Amino acid sequence: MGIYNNYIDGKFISSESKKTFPSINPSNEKVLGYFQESNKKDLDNAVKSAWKGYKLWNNVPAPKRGDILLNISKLLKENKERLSKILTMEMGKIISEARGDVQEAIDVFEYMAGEGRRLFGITTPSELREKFCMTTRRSLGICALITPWNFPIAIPSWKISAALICGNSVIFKPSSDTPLCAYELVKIFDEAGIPGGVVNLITGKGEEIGNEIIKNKNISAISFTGSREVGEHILKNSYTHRVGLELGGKNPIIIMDDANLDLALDGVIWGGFGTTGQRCTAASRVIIHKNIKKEFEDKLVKRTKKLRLGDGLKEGIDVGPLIAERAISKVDFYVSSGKKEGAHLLCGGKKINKKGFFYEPTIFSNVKKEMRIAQEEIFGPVISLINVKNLDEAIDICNSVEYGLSSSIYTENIKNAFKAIEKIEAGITYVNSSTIGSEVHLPFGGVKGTGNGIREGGFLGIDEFSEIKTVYIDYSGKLQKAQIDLVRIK
Ligand code: UN1
Repeated sequence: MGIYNNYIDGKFISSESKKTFPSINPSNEKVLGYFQESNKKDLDNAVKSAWKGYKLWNNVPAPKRGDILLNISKLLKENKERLSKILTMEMGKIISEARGDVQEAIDVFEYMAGEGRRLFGITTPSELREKFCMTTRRSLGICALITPWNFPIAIPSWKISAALICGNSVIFKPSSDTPLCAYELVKIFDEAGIPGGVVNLITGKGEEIGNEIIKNKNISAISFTGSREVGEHILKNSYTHRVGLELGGKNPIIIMDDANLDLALDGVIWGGFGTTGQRCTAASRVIIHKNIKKEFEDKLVKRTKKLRLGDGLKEGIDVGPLIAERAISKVDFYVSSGKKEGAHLLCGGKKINKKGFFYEPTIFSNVKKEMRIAQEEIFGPVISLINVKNLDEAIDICNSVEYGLSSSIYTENIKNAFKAIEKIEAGITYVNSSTIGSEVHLPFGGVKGTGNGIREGGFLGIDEFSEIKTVYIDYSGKLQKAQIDLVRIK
């Protein structure tokens, strides 16, 4: 079984701790490899290396940085099938979805490569004559990126591509559930010509290495995607104030009585059970107009019972395993909580008794908005169905949770669609499509407890990793005082 190293200063090296941890295939519980259990010393080395990398990289013209990002995109494309298989083996999502995960990385590196020739600032007129006003972007320094296991290639790529194009260096701390994907990604960076020190990979426990990251005074920015508890801990305790957070979701789909029900059905199955419900954008609440409740529930249960669970590498599988045993316990906890609070279990509700962390796709009906299954993020294959009499009530229910990432409405009525767009408290609203499926050239992020206002991806993605400088150039040759020297028209 292979032992995989950290990547510091352009070299693959082992941890000072001399300890490793395994990464496990959630479909069969077999060990895929052993990874470095890094400690403070490793982080200090990574910071030293990242500082050296920063000095070099920040001096490379942005379009040239873009050339290397484009190389990364090309290499990812060449390695797409190989990486997708590794991703399925390590994270569990079915192979077609794993290909999507890798494709998202290919796309975002290509997009951010182009950003090297934009990185726009603004110019705007001055209130005084012979004075010029503009903004430019500056890099931040060393960015620590702490990334989740559910999109183990795509999410690190959103963050790394944006951090790099802005001229920063990176310390990449991936989830301990998917270190192999991280390692393979970094190997591609190395091959693509990223200079030593610019990207550094350290694997290890969040409680240890993550806590060292947040205390470190040389790290200028932290970007984290993961659970709300950890996000709040980082926000409260980190030395740098520049923290970007993408936390959970409790994403609703509204289905109106004028909706195309078959289309909505596809959207609910995909949003609720795609990636085994392990997406921040998963559709975990389905808010159904009472007139179509019975018809929709029947169709949904019939379709759900046909879903095939299994190893995502095999043909014909619809739903892969959960990430780990702890995820089974969490889903089980919410299933019992739903039953106790009086929701009606329509199907599923059990783990599968075989090797691997498989759980039946589960649906509860007659869910009330205050129940825990309607309020808290489960991150598993559980859908809560809630009935409403009209759109206003549906929107109230959408907004009754602490999260606000994604949302969706199925309706053939344009008035309903626009009302939902206006009133739903969320960073993303889809019309006649599920809660998942963001594209890399558009901003991704949420409101309320989902984060702290940042957006990743797209043209706003670079804001997280750059600082704006405002520049005034006075070429009048005299002292001109803004707000005091009022320019006379004649
Ligand atoms: C996540 O849910 O954690 O829109 C990220 C989507 C993907 C990204 C999801 N493009 O579902």
